[in-house]
Amino acid sequence: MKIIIIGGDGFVGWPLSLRLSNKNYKILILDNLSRRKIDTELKSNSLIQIKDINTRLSTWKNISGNEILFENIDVSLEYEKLCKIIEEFKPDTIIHLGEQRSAPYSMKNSSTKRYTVNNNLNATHNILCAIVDINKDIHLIHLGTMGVYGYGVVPDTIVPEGYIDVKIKNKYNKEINVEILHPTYPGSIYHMTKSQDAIFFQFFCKNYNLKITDLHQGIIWGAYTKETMMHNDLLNRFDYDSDYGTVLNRFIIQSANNIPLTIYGTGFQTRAFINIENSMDCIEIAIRNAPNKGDKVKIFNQVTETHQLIDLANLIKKIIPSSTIEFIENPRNELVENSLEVSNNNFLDLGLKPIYLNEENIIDIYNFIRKNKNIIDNTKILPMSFW
Ligand code: USQ
Repeated sequence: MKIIIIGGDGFVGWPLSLRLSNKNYKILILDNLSRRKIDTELKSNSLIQIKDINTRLSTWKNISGNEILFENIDVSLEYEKLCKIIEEFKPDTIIHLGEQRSAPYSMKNSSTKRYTVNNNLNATHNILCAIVDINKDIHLIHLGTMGVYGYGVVPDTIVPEGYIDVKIKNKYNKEINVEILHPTYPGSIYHMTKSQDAIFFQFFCKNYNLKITDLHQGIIWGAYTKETMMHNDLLNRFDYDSDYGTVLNRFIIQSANNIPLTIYGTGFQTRAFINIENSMDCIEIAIRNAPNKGDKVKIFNQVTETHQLIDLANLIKKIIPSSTIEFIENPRNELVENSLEVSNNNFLDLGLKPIYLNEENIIDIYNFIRKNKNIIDNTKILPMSFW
């Protein structure tokens, strides 16, 4: 099976490319290396030094015998080139990870807002148009986010997988049952683009009978996968700065550097989480379970558990007793406290084996990143984006 991975040089895309290539899928990465350029723009760095894309690819070929192809292209801007590539490669599946994925970055200023909207929405729309123009049988898998649902917006409910049943009164005052997309409550421009993506998918699916899977993923934790550990040249990036670092990975690196764990606000926010290996497992499952033509968009919640942030910080403190906690005025406009329960039955029913957060896993990440702790730039820890 041939797969195009758009955004295959990024935090999810790179380990995914390795995983799928290792399973003998023929992989073509499309990427404009924008994540590396944003590092330069923000003067930030990944805690794990990553190799340039050509070194990554040649090392992978040497050790696995499998070739991953690569094209440097901005799919949000270069439509003709995108079409030519798809026509020539003839993929069965396109996995779309080619979006600016940081909420804080998307909220910095009007320039980063506009970049996020232009990049994310045009990328998604261009890919959909190309599939319509070239081959409507291509299965499109998109990495969305839990943030489209808001977090526990309707108390005491379990967030369903994409759709809800509502009753609408018709003009004769009779209630009609209707299934609709779950309303969106995005908390940042970034999350708003993913909400808009869902509407693109609904429209293109209905109008052109495309086969589309949208994965609403929670916050990833973890530093490596089996494949990225096969050689130093294959290591994945590990972000710790306040724009791109995500909460649990940040807490662990803060602990390793004797920096207080930065809880924003009360710490009573609850979020959904998934381990990075499980993220790969889910996407593999989605590849094998494409919707049929004419089906509605398949929506999976790509999460395995939910946690309150304060509990995560306390867990780390329990495991690494030298850790300290600092409550910082919340730089984000978000609920002070929320509960969150999420359905993930679609993936469980298809065989996902969840990797849950536990002491052993945290110590494992801690030991892995500790070796690099000296390169951390302490000026990148506190929030740099406010809304
Ligand atoms: N937070 C802290 N301290 C920190 C960093 C964050 O308390 O040092 C809090 C934030 O205020 C927020 C929560 O932790 O309440 C999560 O923040 P985050 O930066 O870990 O995650 P978020 O901005 O929501 O975005 C990340 C990824 C994004 C993905 C999303 C999944 O960057 O690409 O879509 O997680 S989800 O959050 O489920 O929508």
